[in-house]
Amino acid sequence: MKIGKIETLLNAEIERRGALFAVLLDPDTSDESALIKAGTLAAENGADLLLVGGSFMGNFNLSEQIVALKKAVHIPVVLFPGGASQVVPGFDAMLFMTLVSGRNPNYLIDEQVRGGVLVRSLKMEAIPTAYQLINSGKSTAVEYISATFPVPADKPKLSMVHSIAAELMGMRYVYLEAGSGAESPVPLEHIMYTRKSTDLKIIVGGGIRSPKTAAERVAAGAQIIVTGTIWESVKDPSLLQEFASAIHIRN
Ligand code: 1GP
Repeated sequence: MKIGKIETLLNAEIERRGALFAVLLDPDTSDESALIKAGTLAAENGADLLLVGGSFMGNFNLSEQIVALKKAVHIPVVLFPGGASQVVPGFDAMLFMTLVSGRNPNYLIDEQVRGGVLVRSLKMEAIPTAYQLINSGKSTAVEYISATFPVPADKPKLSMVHSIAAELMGMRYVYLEAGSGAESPVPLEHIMYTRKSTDLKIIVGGGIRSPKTAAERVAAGAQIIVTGTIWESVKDPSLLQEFASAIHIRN
């Protein structure tokens, strides 16, 4: 599958800046103005892209909200779906994900078959992405919902072999995920092993609460850092800017 416009842009920006700063917005909101406010605040203070998605969703207005959000910001708005039911019009692109660290066929092929046909009929750009859950100390929502075991935190070679398989299967991005609100972020070794053994673009998220934690992950090889939970309680433009400058190793 050809590389689309948004993936080309992200790859070029990764090349230019070293790594990118992504802010994850909760899609499950009835408050459109809160979604737009959070997205605008992030975009104006250094975020390079917005991700929207979660493990589950009961929001029938997401599509309209995304159209409104896109009018307000000039950075890519990318769907990060928890399943096929979240594929709705309006996004610039989506992470077309396979939960490769698990052994649940529902997240290895079923959701992809259901969602794929929607993606094609919407002509939505899809970025083929391997999704790996890494154990973060306590059980996370995505672990519970997906009914899969995460990769043990002290077994970085295990995530590496999944990344290698994903690359050989044609995926271009890998998302190393500790889980939303994770106690501990993805350990550095997991990032380093995937960096050493593949050319996949590496997204890292889950439990990243400080610019220092983000910078360490960039130094280990992460190319997109995702933060979500922290912005539910902190609405501080200067902290967003600190994250952005810790992540952008080149200007
Ligand atoms: C969750 O990786 C993302 O899927 C972001 O995690 O909410 O812990 O920042 P946080």
